Amino acid sequence: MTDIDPDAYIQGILAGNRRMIAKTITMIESRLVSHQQAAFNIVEQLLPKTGNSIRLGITGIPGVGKSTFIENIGVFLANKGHNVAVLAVDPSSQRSGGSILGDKTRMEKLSVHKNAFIRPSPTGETLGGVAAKTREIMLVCEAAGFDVILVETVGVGQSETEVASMVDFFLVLMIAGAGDELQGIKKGVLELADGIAINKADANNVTAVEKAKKDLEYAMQLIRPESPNWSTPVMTCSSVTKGGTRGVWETVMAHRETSMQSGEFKQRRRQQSIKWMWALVDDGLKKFFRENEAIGNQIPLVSKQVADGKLSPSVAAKQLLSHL
Ligand SMILES: Nc1nc2c(ncn2[C@@H]2O[C@H](COP(=O)(O)OP(=O)(O)OP(=O)(O)O)[C@@H](O)[C@H]2O)c(=O)[nH]1
Ligand SMILES: [Mg+2]
Repeated sequence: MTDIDPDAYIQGILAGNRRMIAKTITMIESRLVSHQQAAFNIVEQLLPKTGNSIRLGITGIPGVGKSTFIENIGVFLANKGHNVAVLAVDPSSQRSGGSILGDKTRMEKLSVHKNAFIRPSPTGETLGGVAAKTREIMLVCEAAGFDVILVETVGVGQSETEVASMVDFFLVLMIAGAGDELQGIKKGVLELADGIAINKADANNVTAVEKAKKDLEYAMQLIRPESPNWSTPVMTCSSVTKGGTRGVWETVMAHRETSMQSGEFKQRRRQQSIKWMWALVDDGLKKFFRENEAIGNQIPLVSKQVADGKLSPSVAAKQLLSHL
């Protein structure tokens, strides 16, 4: 990939060529600066052809049924003629060997569907890095004609915030009786939700799900809605009976319609782009800072002085920053 002809990639991607899509994504994920730069160049030129998809983020604690849900809704949409790309943000995948989407058996039908494309989480040192790569991959998929992008993220840590800030609709999957704290009420995940679906509403679980739905509806009243035009609905669904999938999708479409009419759709995407730019600036600054030789030389000594209480953290920070 030393001699990369961007035009060949761009034409290939625009024509929906899977091999070109995959090769570009590999460059985005590469640690080689030359590959990353080539990929950025390609994505930059693809930009006018991006943005036309429905971006849906899905989160929930491990085992809630995210992958099975994505298989279910993905097949439903692909059968309707949508082109569906499934991406993931899983900062733990490097260590765990890839939990999210690693298990393709959960997406048995979707993974072989001609209208679907499934890509596991990129790896990276930081969550920010992983999320940034997923954003670029999303743009490539959009340019390639995928009109529905599903982004799965595991509901632990900060990855929900990252995914919420790259999608149009953020869906939180829950299960009945798992304990509210566990599922993120206290972590503020529900504040990010555009919709909540209580999953596994099947067999002898139905009564518990109905109770959980009532509890959650009550809890959601205490959270101030972000938009005056939308209050986060609590839905129920099951990947076993396949009940609720259509309802979830209709809710996503209703939200889209409402937010487009109010102008919030455009506004949200604009804010997301600005936020993304600043996240990249922050990352770049930190990298630049750490790689600066004069600063790097001082860090061990200054850190020791701070740890020993000989230098205050604020004076130390000022001292280090003065080298910029
Ligand atoms: N009864 C029932 N079981 C379900 C449903 N959806 C998923 N499951 C089961 O729940 C288990 C976990 O499902 P996954 O789809 O792997 O869950 P996940 O949220 O993707 O899990 P991680 O990727 O590990 O975070 C599997 O055994 C599924 O078969 C459902 O609607 N009803
Ligand atoms: Mg999964």
